[in-house]
Amino acid sequence: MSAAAEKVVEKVRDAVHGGNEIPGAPGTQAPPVDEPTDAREPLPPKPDQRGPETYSPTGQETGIPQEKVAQGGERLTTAQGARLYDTDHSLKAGPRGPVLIQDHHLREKITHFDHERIPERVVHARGAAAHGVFRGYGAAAGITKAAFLAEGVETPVFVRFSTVLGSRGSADTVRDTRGVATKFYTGEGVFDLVGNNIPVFFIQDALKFPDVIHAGKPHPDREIPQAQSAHDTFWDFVTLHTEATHHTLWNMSDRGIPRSYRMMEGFGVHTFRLVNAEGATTLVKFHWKPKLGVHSLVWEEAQITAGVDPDFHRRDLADAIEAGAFPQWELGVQTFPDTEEQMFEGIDLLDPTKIVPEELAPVRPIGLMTLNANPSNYFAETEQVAFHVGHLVPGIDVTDDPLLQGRLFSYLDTQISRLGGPNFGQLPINRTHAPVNDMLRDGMHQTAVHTGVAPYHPNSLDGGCPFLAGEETGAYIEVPVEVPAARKVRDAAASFDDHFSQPRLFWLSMSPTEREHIVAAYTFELGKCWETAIKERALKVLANIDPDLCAHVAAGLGLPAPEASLVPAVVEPSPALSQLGGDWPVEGRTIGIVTSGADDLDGVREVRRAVLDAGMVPLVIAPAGGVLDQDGDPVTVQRTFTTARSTEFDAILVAGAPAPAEEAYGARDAKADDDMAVVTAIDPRPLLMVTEAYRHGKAIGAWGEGVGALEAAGLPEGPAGVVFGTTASAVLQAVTRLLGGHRVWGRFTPAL
Ligand code: HDD
Repeated sequence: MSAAAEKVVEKVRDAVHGGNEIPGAPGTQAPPVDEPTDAREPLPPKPDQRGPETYSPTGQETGIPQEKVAQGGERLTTAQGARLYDTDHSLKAGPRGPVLIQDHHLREKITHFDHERIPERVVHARGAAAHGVFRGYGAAAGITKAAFLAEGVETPVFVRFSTVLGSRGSADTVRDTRGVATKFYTGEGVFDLVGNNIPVFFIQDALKFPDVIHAGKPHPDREIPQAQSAHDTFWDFVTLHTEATHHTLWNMSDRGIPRSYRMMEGFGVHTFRLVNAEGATTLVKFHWKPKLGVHSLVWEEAQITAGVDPDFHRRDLADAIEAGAFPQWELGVQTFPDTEEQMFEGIDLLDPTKIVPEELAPVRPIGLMTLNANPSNYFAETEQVAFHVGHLVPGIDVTDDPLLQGRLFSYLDTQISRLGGPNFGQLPINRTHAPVNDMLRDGMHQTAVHTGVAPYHPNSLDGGCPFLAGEETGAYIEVPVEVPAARKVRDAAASFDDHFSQPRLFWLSMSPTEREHIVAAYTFELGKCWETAIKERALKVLANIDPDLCAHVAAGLGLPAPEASLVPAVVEPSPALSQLGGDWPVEGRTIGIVTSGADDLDGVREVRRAVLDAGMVPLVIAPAGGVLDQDGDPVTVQRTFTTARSTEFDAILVAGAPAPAEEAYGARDAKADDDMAVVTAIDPRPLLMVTEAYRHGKAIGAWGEGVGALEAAGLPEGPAGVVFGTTASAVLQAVTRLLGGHRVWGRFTPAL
């Protein structure tokens, strides 16, 4: 290196590391000028280094924690604290006169209201969140120095779950990918793990992200369909960019319609690089494994729920937490040696459209997350939380995955328009729990009152503070990986061209029932496309995954099945990808108990108690609301035949169901009455409930009068998962056993 070049390198090194402050860093030299090295006197902490303030910036103690200032006192005031005597009438010239412009309260109230909305997220707009705690097992201590992963360390977390395509007000149960974004408030700074419930992504390069999202969002002319991928532009994109085939196949599988946020896996998707205290590195993929297992809705259930309860997942999460059924996930890692080529068993670790099957690299649990508190305010917390894949802590670093690299730019950028400026990190939900001592100043919505005169480094005026940290003092130091010499190109590695071997692996790993669901999903979504050319192109893509899949979808679309254009890859199925099989905890499951109100109330009480004792949620369904009270021991009714729909329940127990009430249907002519009597002996609403539940593979049980009701519904004992018993508790026991498998899978007879 020439002397001039050496000088430049030295200057850069000094600027980055602040002279010799990284002990042992090669070639570090004393700074060229006489910089202060010790604080003359400790500076007081700046206001943005603490949690929400309890005093006003003038130093006046208010005694009220800042976050509680809104509605914290007894009297209504203006934003400036002046007490108000009326908030319903504008100030007018007489009771019937014109409104006076001097009415500050009117202007302040309306102006604030006019600005209550902020732009929704450009993707993942619809979400629900919860607070919780993460406890490290210490199992990752050998591969990362991240302090929050050490044994027994507890770290507060905030998790936001979301759908990708829909607007803020869209339905929860649409077919879509789900976001799983976790903010760890560690002692070393915030770590955000911003993942999805699907371990691969649509595209391999962030440059295509606006394109895939434009294709998935509603059509720009009519702005329809909302929160759907079943339309031309989506299928046009994913069939022209066949790298999307793998992710799309997961979307069309049951993973696209989760039963609950509590029953989803989460994936960091990209490969990350961990570094331990000795500087040794390991490549990893992060996984969240739900304690309740991974479960899904069936498609008809998802569609009905989108209409009858669009907030289904949001409600489910909040209700479970409020009831004390705290959802839990284990964080796990798949580990791979950090080799130069960054491949594992022939799989490119930098390609975000590829998984590494768990059979090849097992997921090792490294900690447990428990969500135990609902947000107090949706806007302040769930809406304003700002995640960023670049929020990292020492011990965790990124890789050169081109999708991840683009994300590192996007997440910071988007918050500036969404949250109105660069100070979103000061919002209570985004504040780190580590001390902050930055040199960022001013900007929109600055809430810190910085002291000191020298927000630059080095300085000699603010006692030299802030000083830089080094390795020993907890600095975040990027792993100094070698970047091989290369030409600048707009290109990708040849391994990125393999778009079909892993979709085939996924398809072959599915059980027959899951395959049938996939066929039905493709047939539905492509059936919603207008352009035949898009359907035909989609069939060509499916033929390259599997001819059987292609043939079944083609039959459903009424189109000829094309031949595959590629030789099918020889792949080993991964049983870990199937959701079927297994026996899971039933905590938090919802059991509907149907009663006519006149039948075995003792049994209803008994079964209600037993459901609660098993950690599940009993909901009593009766013809009308209120309290059932035949003998002084009341039973509260949570749902009526009008408000209940089968989709809300994981299983249904029937104590009895009455004949239809005359008044429920209004006046009918005699002929209609006769017809009704012939069709059914019981009220058609519980009848619909049990037949629908049956179709959706749910366990159904009955005792006493309920047996007759089920028989009237055409569900005599015998078909899989229909249980009759003499006592309520015996029936519940049998139904609970079935619930452990999520659904009565034997009821489905797949043709595949
Ligand atoms: Fe993204 C939000 C997950 C690729 C750009 N993304 C967002 C959220 C999740 C993900 C869960 C919601 C966070 C929240 O709840 O606030 N995104 C992913 C995953 C990806 C991914 C798992 C691929 C592996 N994203 C991706 C790319 C880009 C973005 C390639 C851009 C180049 N994502 C954004 C964004 C969002 C976002 C525009 C919208 C709101 C936000 O960031 O805060 O910046």
